[in-house]
Amino acid sequence: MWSVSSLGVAICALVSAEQSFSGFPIRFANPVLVGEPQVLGVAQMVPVDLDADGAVDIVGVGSNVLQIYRNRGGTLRRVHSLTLPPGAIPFDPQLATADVDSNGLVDVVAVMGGGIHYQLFRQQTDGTFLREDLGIPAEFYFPKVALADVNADGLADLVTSDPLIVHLNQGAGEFAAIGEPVVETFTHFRVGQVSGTGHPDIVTSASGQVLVHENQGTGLLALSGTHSVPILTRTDLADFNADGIDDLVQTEPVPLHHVRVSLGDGQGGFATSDLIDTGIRPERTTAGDLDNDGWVDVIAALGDARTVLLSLGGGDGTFVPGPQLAVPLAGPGAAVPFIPDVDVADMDGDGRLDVMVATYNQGIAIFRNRTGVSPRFKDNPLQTVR
Ligand SMILES: [Ca+2]
Ligand SMILES: [Ca+2]
Ligand SMILES: [Ca+2]
Ligand SMILES: [Ca+2]
Repeated sequence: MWSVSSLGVAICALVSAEQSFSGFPIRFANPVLVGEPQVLGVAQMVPVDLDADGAVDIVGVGSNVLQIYRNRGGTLRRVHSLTLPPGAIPFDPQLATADVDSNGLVDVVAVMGGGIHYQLFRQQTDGTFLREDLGIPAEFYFPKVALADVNADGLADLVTSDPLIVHLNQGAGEFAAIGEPVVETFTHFRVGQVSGTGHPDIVTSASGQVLVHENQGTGLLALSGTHSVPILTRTDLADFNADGIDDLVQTEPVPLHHVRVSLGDGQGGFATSDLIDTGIRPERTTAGDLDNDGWVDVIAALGDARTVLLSLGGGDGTFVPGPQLAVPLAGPGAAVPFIPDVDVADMDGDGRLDVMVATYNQGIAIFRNRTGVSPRFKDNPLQTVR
């Protein structure tokens, strides 16, 4: 059933064609656009099932706006848009999601709005969100945040910077800092399993190096490894060879134009296994098994904000760089490329990971994964209402 939308005609036209690639096993429908095309729109997004109904929703954050898109039967609808006074707005808003108060509803922590503090948005039973300023100042250009259970008590804890500090969840989404702050210059961090201890560790990255802060099991950190990298990179973690240890995937911008993949050895060390040539500046990466062959693939949003490079993993840390999805940008402001965000999730529940791109000023483009589906087979596309 088509959604009632002024976009209806445009959506019909878009989904009539696919983006398929000669010699490549993966295929995607032309995307649908979700959200208002606007300046200062969504700069980062997280696909997450907010209300445990089995359908993946989207949380988006811009410089001073938080947007919630609910997925109802494959239709994404923006149900919540919370705008803070702009004031000083961070260059690179960050967000993380988890149920911090154990009420079965996913909450959101974001760095946005005037004052550059970490904001907790607690999801209420009616699906709205209540904002609470956590009073933790954030670094202006590259604020960072993660939510992860660092001490195995079943509660999502908070990691912030700069400096790097772990805040333990006291049980109801109240947080208390532990340990000595890690004073170190870095531009990004990620939480993952890199030391093989079974506890989530923290990996920081800066120009020239990646540092591993091993979690002692209590959330207290100890520096356990360093890995040299050529230039400023943005780091993500994923397990590309299925050994239970997270590996690095990093963007290397001008002048290298690489996505670098390095396999973790479980001791805090990494060895480069592949360099994916992206041609133009890679901005953001994510990872997921696009073709359901059991090996995690790499998805990179490129700096022109118009293309997404898909590279299929071979299970050994090497990749076959492949097709580029074309992001539809049109209308006023479309010619101004901005750092896009990219993520994957099965938005329509067909068992295939779909790709989504936050284009910043043109809303979120969702590419439905059609890999393995006969082109003759017609079924309803993912539909949207603004
Ligand atoms: Ca909650
Ligand atoms: Ca691995
Ligand atoms: Ca794969
Ligand atoms: Ca899907």
